[in-house]
Amino acid sequence: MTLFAGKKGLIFGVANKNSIAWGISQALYDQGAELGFSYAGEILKKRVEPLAASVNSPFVEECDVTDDAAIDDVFTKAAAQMGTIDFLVHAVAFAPSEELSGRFVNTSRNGFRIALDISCYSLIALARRAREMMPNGGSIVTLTYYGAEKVTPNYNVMGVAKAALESSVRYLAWDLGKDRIRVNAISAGPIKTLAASGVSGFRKSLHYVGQVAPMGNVDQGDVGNAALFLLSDMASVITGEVLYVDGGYNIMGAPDPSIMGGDAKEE
Ligand code: NAD
Ligand code: 0WE
Repeated sequence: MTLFAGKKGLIFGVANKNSIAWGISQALYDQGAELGFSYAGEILKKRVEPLAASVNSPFVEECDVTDDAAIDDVFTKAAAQMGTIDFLVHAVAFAPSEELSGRFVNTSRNGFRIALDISCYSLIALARRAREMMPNGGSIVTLTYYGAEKVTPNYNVMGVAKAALESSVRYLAWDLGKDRIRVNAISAGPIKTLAASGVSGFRKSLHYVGQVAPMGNVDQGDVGNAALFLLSDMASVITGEVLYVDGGYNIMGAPDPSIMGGDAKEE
Protein backbone atom coordinates (compact mmCIF):
# COMPACT_ATOMS: atom_id res chain seq x y z
CA MET A 1 0.00 0.00 0.00
CA THR A 2 2.85 2.44 0.76
CA LEU A 3 5.92 1.08 -1.02
CA PHE A 4 6.17 4.51 -2.69
CA ALA A 5 5.05 6.78 0.15
CA GLY A 6 6.96 10.06 -0.20
CA LYS A 7 8.45 8.99 -3.56
CA LYS A 8 8.11 11.06 -6.72
CA GLY A 9 8.69 10.34 -10.38
CA LEU A 10 8.15 11.29 -14.00
CA ILE A 11 6.29 9.19 -16.57
CA PHE A 12 6.95 9.58 -20.31
CA GLY A 13 4.69 7.72 -22.75
CA VAL A 14 1.08 7.88 -21.61
CA ALA A 15 -1.10 8.33 -24.72
CA ASN A 16 -4.38 6.96 -23.37
CA LYS A 17 -5.80 4.58 -20.75
CA ASN A 18 -4.49 1.55 -22.67
CA SER A 19 -0.86 2.73 -22.59
CA ILE A 20 1.61 0.50 -20.77
CA ALA A 21 2.85 3.70 -19.09
CA TRP A 22 -0.65 4.16 -17.66
CA GLY A 23 -0.65 0.61 -16.25
CA ILE A 24 2.65 1.44 -14.55
CA SER A 25 1.28 4.78 -13.33
CA GLN A 26 -1.72 3.13 -11.67
CA ALA A 27 0.49 0.57 -9.90
CA LEU A 28 2.73 3.38 -8.62
CA TYR A 29 -0.18 5.56 -7.54
CA ASP A 30 -1.74 2.64 -5.65
CA GLN A 31 1.50 2.46 -3.66
CA GLY A 32 1.43 6.15 -2.79
CA ALA A 33 3.76 7.64 -5.42
CA GLU A 34 3.49 11.24 -6.65
CA LEU A 35 3.53 11.26 -10.46
CA GLY A 36 4.36 13.86 -13.09
CA PHE A 37 3.47 13.22 -16.73
CA SER A 38 4.86 14.22 -20.10
CA TYR A 39 3.04 13.50 -23.36
CA ALA A 40 4.04 13.73 -27.01
CA GLY A 41 1.84 16.37 -28.60
CA GLU A 42 -1.04 18.81 -28.36
CA ILE A 43 -3.52 16.17 -29.64
CA LEU A 44 -2.84 13.95 -26.62
CA LYS A 45 -3.42 16.75 -24.11
CA LYS A 46 -7.15 16.06 -23.80
CA ARG A 47 -6.42 12.35 -23.20
CA VAL A 48 -3.57 12.68 -20.71
CA GLU A 49 -4.77 15.63 -18.58
CA PRO A 50 -7.85 13.81 -17.19
CA LEU A 51 -5.81 10.66 -16.52
CA ALA A 52 -3.17 12.71 -14.68
CA ALA A 53 -5.91 14.47 -12.69
CA SER A 54 -7.35 11.09 -11.64
CA VAL A 55 -4.07 10.27 -9.86
CA ASN A 56 -3.78 13.79 -8.34
CA SER A 57 -0.75 14.63 -10.47
CA PRO A 58 0.85 18.02 -9.79
CA PHE A 59 2.57 18.10 -13.19
CA VAL A 60 1.50 17.46 -16.81
CA GLU A 61 3.50 18.91 -19.70
CA GLU A 62 3.96 18.30 -23.40
CA CYS A 63 7.38 17.18 -24.67
CA ASP A 64 8.45 15.84 -28.05
CA VAL A 65 11.53 13.76 -27.21
CA THR A 66 13.14 14.53 -30.58
CA ASP A 67 13.55 18.17 -29.46
CA ASP A 68 16.42 18.87 -27.02
CA ALA A 69 15.03 22.30 -26.12
CA ALA A 70 11.64 20.73 -25.34
CA ILE A 71 13.32 18.14 -23.10
CA ASP A 72 15.30 20.86 -21.27
CA ASP A 73 12.09 22.82 -20.87
CA VAL A 74 10.05 19.95 -19.41
CA PHE A 75 12.77 19.11 -16.88
CA THR A 76 13.16 22.77 -15.86
CA LYS A 77 9.40 22.90 -15.24
CA ALA A 78 9.37 19.53 -13.49
CA ALA A 79 12.21 20.59 -11.18
CA ALA A 80 10.34 23.78 -10.31
CA GLN A 81 7.10 21.90 -9.64
CA MET A 82 8.29 18.66 -8.07
CA GLY A 83 11.80 19.37 -6.75
CA THR A 84 13.68 16.09 -6.75
CA ILE A 85 12.51 12.76 -8.16
CA ASP A 86 13.17 9.12 -7.27
CA PHE A 87 12.22 7.41 -10.53
CA LEU A 88 11.56 7.86 -14.24
CA VAL A 89 9.56 5.71 -16.65
CA HIS A 90 10.44 5.78 -20.38
CA ALA A 91 7.66 4.16 -22.44
CA VAL A 92 8.25 5.88 -25.75
CA ALA A 93 8.78 4.32 -29.17
CA PHE A 94 8.07 5.21 -32.77
CA ALA A 95 9.01 4.21 -36.31
CA PRO A 96 7.30 5.50 -39.46
CA SER A 97 4.49 3.05 -40.26
CA GLU A 98 5.93 2.17 -43.68
CA GLU A 99 8.95 0.67 -41.86
CA LEU A 100 6.78 -1.82 -39.94
CA SER A 101 5.83 -4.00 -42.88
CA GLY A 102 7.49 -5.22 -46.03
CA ARG A 103 11.10 -6.10 -46.59
CA PHE A 104 13.66 -5.17 -43.92
CA VAL A 105 16.25 -4.71 -46.64
CA ASN A 106 14.24 -1.68 -47.78
CA THR A 107 14.60 0.14 -44.43
CA SER A 108 15.16 3.80 -45.28
CA ARG A 109 17.91 5.98 -43.82
CA ASN A 110 15.28 8.40 -42.53
CA GLY A 111 13.12 5.63 -41.03
CA PHE A 112 16.17 4.24 -39.26
CA ARG A 113 17.12 7.70 -37.97
CA ILE A 114 13.62 8.40 -36.62
CA ALA A 115 13.19 4.97 -35.02
CA LEU A 116 16.56 5.11 -33.26
CA ASP A 117 16.14 8.75 -32.24
CA ILE A 118 12.69 8.41 -30.67
CA SER A 119 12.95 4.83 -29.39
CA CYS A 120 16.56 4.74 -28.16
CA TYR A 121 18.38 8.08 -27.98
CA SER A 122 15.48 9.58 -26.01
CA LEU A 123 16.28 7.29 -23.06
CA ILE A 124 19.82 8.68 -22.88
CA ALA A 125 18.56 12.26 -23.25
CA LEU A 126 15.96 11.81 -20.48
CA ALA A 127 18.38 9.96 -18.18
CA ARG A 128 20.88 12.83 -18.41
CA ARG A 129 18.29 15.38 -17.20
CA ALA A 130 16.73 13.00 -14.66
CA ARG A 131 20.14 12.52 -13.03
CA GLU A 132 20.16 16.20 -12.06
CA MET A 133 16.84 15.69 -10.25
CA MET A 134 18.02 12.52 -8.44
CA PRO A 135 20.48 13.71 -5.76
CA ASN A 136 19.60 10.69 -3.62
CA GLY A 137 19.93 8.15 -6.41
CA GLY A 138 16.99 6.67 -8.24
CA SER A 139 15.60 4.12 -10.65
CA ILE A 140 14.86 4.33 -14.36
CA VAL A 141 12.75 1.80 -16.29
CA THR A 142 12.22 1.55 -20.05
CA LEU A 143 10.12 -0.82 -22.17
CA THR A 144 11.52 -3.20 -24.75
CA TYR A 145 10.35 -6.14 -26.84
CA TYR A 146 11.67 -9.59 -27.76
CA GLY A 147 12.06 -8.42 -31.38
CA ALA A 148 15.32 -6.83 -30.16
CA GLU A 149 16.84 -10.30 -29.82
CA LYS A 150 15.06 -12.59 -32.23
CA VAL A 151 13.54 -11.80 -35.60
CA THR A 152 9.88 -10.85 -35.33
CA PRO A 153 8.54 -10.43 -38.88
CA ASN A 154 7.48 -6.83 -39.61
CA TYR A 155 8.96 -5.41 -36.37
CA ASN A 156 11.91 -4.60 -38.64
CA VAL A 157 13.81 -1.42 -37.74
CA MET A 158 12.06 -1.31 -34.34
CA GLY A 159 13.92 -4.54 -33.52
CA VAL A 160 17.19 -2.78 -34.27
CA ALA A 161 16.11 0.24 -32.19
CA LYS A 162 15.18 -2.01 -29.23
CA ALA A 163 18.53 -3.81 -29.46
CA ALA A 164 20.23 -0.41 -29.24
CA LEU A 165 17.90 0.53 -26.37
CA GLU A 166 18.80 -2.61 -24.39
CA SER A 167 22.49 -1.92 -24.92
CA SER A 168 21.94 1.70 -23.82
CA VAL A 169 20.35 0.36 -20.63
CA ARG A 170 23.58 -1.49 -19.84
CA TYR A 171 25.84 1.49 -20.60
CA LEU A 172 23.61 3.85 -18.61
CA ALA A 173 23.52 1.37 -15.72
CA TRP A 174 27.31 1.35 -15.68
CA ASP A 175 27.66 5.12 -15.92
CA LEU A 176 24.81 6.11 -13.57
CA GLY A 177 25.80 3.53 -10.97
CA LYS A 178 28.23 6.25 -9.82
CA ASP A 179 25.17 8.35 -8.98
CA ARG A 180 23.33 5.45 -7.31
CA ILE A 181 20.84 5.45 -10.19
CA ARG A 182 19.67 2.05 -11.48
CA VAL A 183 18.56 1.53 -15.09
CA ASN A 184 16.56 -1.49 -16.25
CA ALA A 185 14.27 -2.58 -19.07
CA ILE A 186 11.10 -4.63 -19.04
CA SER A 187 10.66 -6.84 -22.10
CA ALA A 188 6.88 -7.03 -22.32
CA GLY A 189 4.87 -9.54 -24.31
CA PRO A 190 2.49 -8.14 -26.93
CA ILE A 191 -0.31 -5.98 -25.48
CA LYS A 192 -3.10 -4.22 -27.37
CA THR A 193 -2.24 -0.52 -27.11
CA LEU A 194 -2.35 2.47 -29.47
CA ALA A 195 1.16 1.66 -30.76
CA ALA A 196 0.20 -1.98 -31.31
CA SER A 197 -3.14 -1.29 -32.99
CA GLY A 198 -1.44 0.36 -35.97
CA VAL A 199 0.40 -2.88 -36.73
CA SER A 200 -0.80 -5.32 -39.38
CA GLY A 201 -0.92 -8.91 -38.13
CA PHE A 202 -0.80 -7.82 -34.47
CA ARG A 203 -4.02 -9.68 -33.57
CA LYS A 204 -2.61 -12.92 -34.96
CA SER A 205 0.71 -12.61 -33.15
CA LEU A 206 -1.11 -11.77 -29.89
CA HIS A 207 -3.15 -14.94 -30.30
CA TYR A 208 -0.07 -17.03 -31.16
CA VAL A 209 1.90 -15.81 -28.13
CA GLY A 210 -1.15 -16.47 -25.95
CA GLN A 211 -1.11 -20.08 -27.14
CA VAL A 212 2.66 -20.65 -26.86
CA ALA A 213 3.59 -18.80 -23.65
CA PRO A 214 3.37 -20.93 -20.47
CA MET A 215 1.33 -18.22 -18.74
CA GLY A 216 -0.45 -16.90 -21.84
CA ASN A 217 -0.81 -13.20 -22.70
CA VAL A 218 0.15 -10.36 -20.38
CA ASP A 219 -1.56 -7.05 -19.67
CA GLN A 220 -0.70 -3.52 -18.53
CA GLY A 221 -1.26 -4.52 -14.89
CA ASP A 222 1.32 -7.30 -15.13
CA VAL A 223 3.89 -4.85 -16.51
CA GLY A 224 2.86 -2.31 -13.84
CA ASN A 225 3.63 -4.77 -11.06
CA ALA A 226 7.06 -5.61 -12.50
CA ALA A 227 7.85 -1.91 -12.93
CA LEU A 228 6.81 -1.34 -9.33
CA PHE A 229 9.46 -3.83 -8.24
CA LEU A 230 12.25 -2.42 -10.43
CA LEU A 231 11.44 1.18 -9.44
CA SER A 232 11.30 0.35 -5.73
CA ASP A 233 14.02 -0.21 -3.14
CA MET A 234 13.11 -3.92 -3.30
CA ALA A 235 15.33 -4.03 -6.43
CA SER A 236 18.16 -2.19 -4.60
CA VAL A 237 21.11 -3.68 -6.51
CA ILE A 238 19.44 -4.76 -9.74
CA THR A 239 20.69 -2.68 -12.65
CA GLY A 240 21.36 -3.05 -16.38
CA GLU A 241 18.87 -5.92 -16.58
CA VAL A 242 16.19 -6.84 -19.08
CA LEU A 243 13.31 -8.42 -17.14
CA TYR A 244 10.89 -10.49 -19.20
CA VAL A 245 7.23 -9.89 -18.47
CA ASP A 246 6.05 -12.06 -21.31
CA GLY A 247 4.21 -15.03 -19.76
CA GLY A 248 7.37 -17.08 -20.34
CA TYR A 249 7.22 -16.84 -24.13
CA ASN A 250 11.00 -16.29 -24.42
CA ILE A 251 11.90 -19.66 -22.86
CA MET A 252 10.05 -21.68 -25.48
CA GLY A 253 11.92 -23.30 -28.35
CA ALA A 254 8.82 -24.70 -30.03
CA PRO A 255 5.08 -24.46 -29.43
CA ASP A 256 3.15 -27.28 -27.77
CA PRO A 257 2.31 -29.75 -30.56
CA SER A 258 -1.37 -29.65 -29.56
CA ILE A 259 -1.73 -26.11 -30.97
CA MET A 260 -0.12 -27.01 -34.30
CA GLY A 261 -1.72 -28.09 -37.52
CA GLY A 262 -0.17 -30.64 -39.89
CA ASP A 263 -1.68 -33.73 -38.29
CA ALA A 264 -2.90 -35.11 -41.61
CA LYS A 265 -0.74 -37.99 -42.84
CA GLU A 266 1.96 -36.84 -45.28
CA GLU A 267 1.72 -38.16 -48.87
P1 NAD B 1 1.43 3.71 -26.60
O1 NAD B 1 1.10 4.14 -27.98
O2 NAD B 1 0.40 3.82 -25.58
O3 NAD B 1 2.76 4.43 -26.08
C1 NAD B 1 3.79 4.88 -26.94
C2 NAD B 1 4.08 6.30 -26.53
O4 NAD B 1 5.20 6.85 -27.25
C3 NAD B 1 2.88 7.22 -26.79
O5 NAD B 1 2.49 7.84 -25.59
C4 NAD B 1 3.45 8.22 -27.77
O6 NAD B 1 2.87 9.51 -27.62
C5 NAD B 1 4.92 8.22 -27.38
N1 NAD B 1 5.76 8.88 -28.36
C6 NAD B 1 5.94 8.57 -29.67
N2 NAD B 1 6.73 9.48 -30.26
C7 NAD B 1 7.06 10.39 -29.30
C8 NAD B 1 7.83 11.59 -29.31
N3 NAD B 1 8.46 12.04 -30.42
N4 NAD B 1 7.95 12.28 -28.14
C9 NAD B 1 7.34 11.84 -27.01
N5 NAD B 1 6.60 10.72 -26.95
C10 NAD B 1 6.46 10.01 -28.10
O7 NAD B 1 1.92 2.17 -26.75
P2 NAD B 1 2.62 1.18 -25.71
O8 NAD B 1 2.46 -0.15 -26.32
O9 NAD B 1 2.15 1.45 -24.35
O10 NAD B 1 4.17 1.58 -25.83
C11 NAD B 1 4.98 1.93 -24.73
C12 NAD B 1 6.33 1.25 -24.81
O11 NAD B 1 6.15 -0.15 -24.64
C13 NAD B 1 7.05 1.43 -26.14
O12 NAD B 1 8.44 1.58 -25.90
C14 NAD B 1 6.81 0.09 -26.82
O13 NAD B 1 7.82 -0.20 -27.76
C15 NAD B 1 6.90 -0.81 -25.64
N6 NAD B 1 6.34 -2.17 -25.82
C16 NAD B 1 5.07 -2.34 -26.27
C17 NAD B 1 4.56 -3.63 -26.42
C18 NAD B 1 3.17 -3.86 -26.93
O14 NAD B 1 2.89 -4.95 -27.41
N7 NAD B 1 2.25 -2.90 -26.82
C19 NAD B 1 5.36 -4.74 -26.09
C20 NAD B 1 6.67 -4.52 -25.62
C21 NAD B 1 7.14 -3.23 -25.50
O1 0WE C 1 7.10 -1.67 -29.79
C1 0WE C 1 6.01 -1.95 -30.26
C2 0WE C 1 5.26 -0.97 -31.12
C3 0WE C 1 6.15 0.12 -31.66
C4 0WE C 1 5.59 0.99 -32.75
C5 0WE C 1 4.32 0.89 -33.28
C6 0WE C 1 3.92 1.76 -34.28
C7 0WE C 1 2.58 1.66 -34.94
C8 0WE C 1 2.15 2.98 -35.56
C9 0WE C 1 6.45 1.93 -33.25
N1 0WE C 1 6.09 2.78 -34.24
C10 0WE C 1 4.85 2.71 -34.74
N2 0WE C 1 4.52 3.58 -35.76
C11 0WE C 1 3.27 3.71 -36.24
O2 0WE C 1 3.03 4.48 -37.19
N3 0WE C 1 5.49 -3.20 -30.01
C12 0WE C 1 6.28 -4.15 -29.27
C13 0WE C 1 4.18 -3.66 -30.50
C14 0WE C 1 4.42 -4.38 -31.79
O3 0WE C 1 4.67 -3.70 -32.92
C15 0WE C 1 4.89 -4.64 -33.92
C16 0WE C 1 4.77 -5.93 -33.40
C17 0WE C 1 4.48 -5.77 -32.02
C18 0WE C 1 4.31 -6.85 -31.02
C19 0WE C 1 5.19 -4.44 -35.27
C20 0WE C 1 5.34 -5.55 -36.10
C21 0WE C 1 5.23 -6.83 -35.58
C22 0WE C 1 4.94 -7.04 -34.23
